[in-house]
Amino acid sequence: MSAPTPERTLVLVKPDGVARGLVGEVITRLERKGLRLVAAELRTLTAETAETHYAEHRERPFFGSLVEFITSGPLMALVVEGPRAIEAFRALAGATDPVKAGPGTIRGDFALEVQNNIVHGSDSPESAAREIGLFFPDLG
Ligand code: IDP
Repeated sequence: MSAPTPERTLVLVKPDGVARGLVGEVITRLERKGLRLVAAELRTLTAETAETHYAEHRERPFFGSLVEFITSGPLMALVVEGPRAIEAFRALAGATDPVKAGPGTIRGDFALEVQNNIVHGSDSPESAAREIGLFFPDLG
């Protein structure tokens, strides 16, 4: 059997997760799953980078609040690799609304509010390529 094709995804431990000391917890969970860290950087986003990252939500009523939240302090940006990494990390993260996210998922275990939901994970190969390019242009 041939080895599965590795895939990359962008994971963010959002400012709420960093402030609550959950960076290690998130990394532990994704590493235990078998995903591998390719890049990591603690940084505070500018409004411009945040607006580009969340451009698909520009017309949503929560957009301004989301940009304010995601720029409110340092976040941990990670590039993570593994077979079906995009789907695998989104399963670890759980549903967008932490109250609906199952127990055992990151959002299900650690959050209550839809905006402040600890982590981001790219939702498609196209988004992953765009987001990795935005955060880590050198990775190409
Ligand atoms: P995802 O992060 O699970 O992919 P998206 O629908 O792409 O979910 O939303 C991006 C982010 O925007 C969410 O993770 C959350 O932080 C925020 N968000 C989504 N829906 C709402 C909402 O109804 N109110 C406030 N914030 C929201």
